[in-house]
Amino acid sequence: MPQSDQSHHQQRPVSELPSSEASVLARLIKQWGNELGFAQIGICDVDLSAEEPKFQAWLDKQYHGEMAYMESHGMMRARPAELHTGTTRVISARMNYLPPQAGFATSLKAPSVGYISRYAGGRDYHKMMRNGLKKLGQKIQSHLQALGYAAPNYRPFVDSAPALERPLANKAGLGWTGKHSLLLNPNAGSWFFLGELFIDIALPLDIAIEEACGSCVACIKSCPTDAIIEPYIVDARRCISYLTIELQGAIPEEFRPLIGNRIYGCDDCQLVCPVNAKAPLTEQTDFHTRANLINPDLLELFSWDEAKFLKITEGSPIRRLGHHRWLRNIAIAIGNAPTSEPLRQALQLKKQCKEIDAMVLEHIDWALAQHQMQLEQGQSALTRKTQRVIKAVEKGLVRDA
Ligand code: B12
Ligand code: SF4
Ligand code: SF4
Repeated sequence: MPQSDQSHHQQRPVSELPSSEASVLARLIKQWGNELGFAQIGICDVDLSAEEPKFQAWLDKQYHGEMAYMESHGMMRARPAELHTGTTRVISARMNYLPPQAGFATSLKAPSVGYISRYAGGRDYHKMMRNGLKKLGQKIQSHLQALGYAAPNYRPFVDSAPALERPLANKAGLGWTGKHSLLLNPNAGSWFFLGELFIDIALPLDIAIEEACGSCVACIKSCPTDAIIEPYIVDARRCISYLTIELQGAIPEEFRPLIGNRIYGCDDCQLVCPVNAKAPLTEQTDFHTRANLINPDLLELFSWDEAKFLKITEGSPIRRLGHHRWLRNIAIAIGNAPTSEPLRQALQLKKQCKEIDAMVLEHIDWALAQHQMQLEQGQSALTRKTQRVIKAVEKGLVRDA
């Protein structure tokens, strides 16, 4: 028998790990997680059967819109062991992303500026978090092998995998589901990403945190497009995040005036949430907003050709949008800005540009029509809801870092 096979033979399967060793390992996993930059790690089992009917109801109502990937894997999303065979535990991790000087109110207030969701101003989180989770898996493996156990079967996932990440994180004790449907941590608010390591070791389970929104309904009342149609349920088709990031084609006209200057995602439901008053800033400099995306001037952004767009957004989640949809979103924001000669000229000029397609052209025409209407009926102003969100931020309800 070759040497390697022989040594393999001597290793015990991880299923034989005694619970005392599993408890020690769980503590170490949390410590390693923190060392790798995660704000918190929790552990849950793979039973999401209670979520299945709620998830199915959401799909049945077509709330996922064009996001075909939400239904293409069926109930696998609620069954981690089907996604990665052998999984018995999910190690759920969260990583804070709130950048310093987020300046929410400043950019929402300035209609000539494009508002970019604060999760997206820095480096794309997917790869970064997946690498961190992979390293966590390797540490677990080394630890177990040093104790004479075989390698565990593990796999990291972040966001794009067909898994219900929030219910998992909830079970793992990382937070409760807020009425905006995001995960909220009592000490850290909601400005964090989620990721998981699926694994086959019987680690001790953490305890879920009880829902604590109480009678608050601030997020529901402040959503610019009424996308939170009832507590805990978001109709993605109405959500600005979906409209500006996920939707491929034209943005339905009814939503365009409500989008304001939000050109990539939306943070409003988190901006009015009182739990975010305690939210810490990210420790990851990679998530800091890039200089050219801090209060970016709409005209400047609109002037980028495709090459410039691709260059500037390299390594950023914004790149996935593509140049056409970038222009589509900016055209809407320009259409919502108080009319001015430079804005009207920029729109006219872009119409002549070879790079634009029929979809973008239609949005530019819409923006021009908005400006024409303003010339006839008076200048546009921020919607009442946006004014309220700005006031809430300025009052210090959330940390306007
Ligand atoms: C699809 C998706 C979207 C869609 C749909 C959003 C949605 N609410 O489903 C769109 C494009 C709109 C979106 C927007 C955003 N997203 Co998103 N999105 C996802 C994704 C890929 C899947 C979410 C999902 O499974 N939705 C399906 C529905 C059915 O799930 P659900 O909302 O959790 O539904 C549960 C509740 O409705 C619950 N429920 C039903 N009835 C009741 C009743 C009670 C009492 C309770 C407690 C619960 C409950 O049961 C359902 C099933 O479990 C996840 C990543 C992932 N793989 O999980 C990221 C994710 C949820 N998104 C994230 C983020 C950051 C955002 C944005 C903030 C981005 C932005 N700034 O623009 C916005 C926020 C909008 C919002 N309020 O939700 C983060 C959230 C982190 C956190 N702290 O929770 C995630 C986890 C990505 C990540 N890896 O970090 N997103
Ligand atoms: S992200 Fe914006 S549009 Fe979407 S639910 Fe929250 S407030 Fe509404
Ligand atoms: S704004 Fe209020 S209701 Fe909405 S998630 Fe925060 S605490 Fe819950």
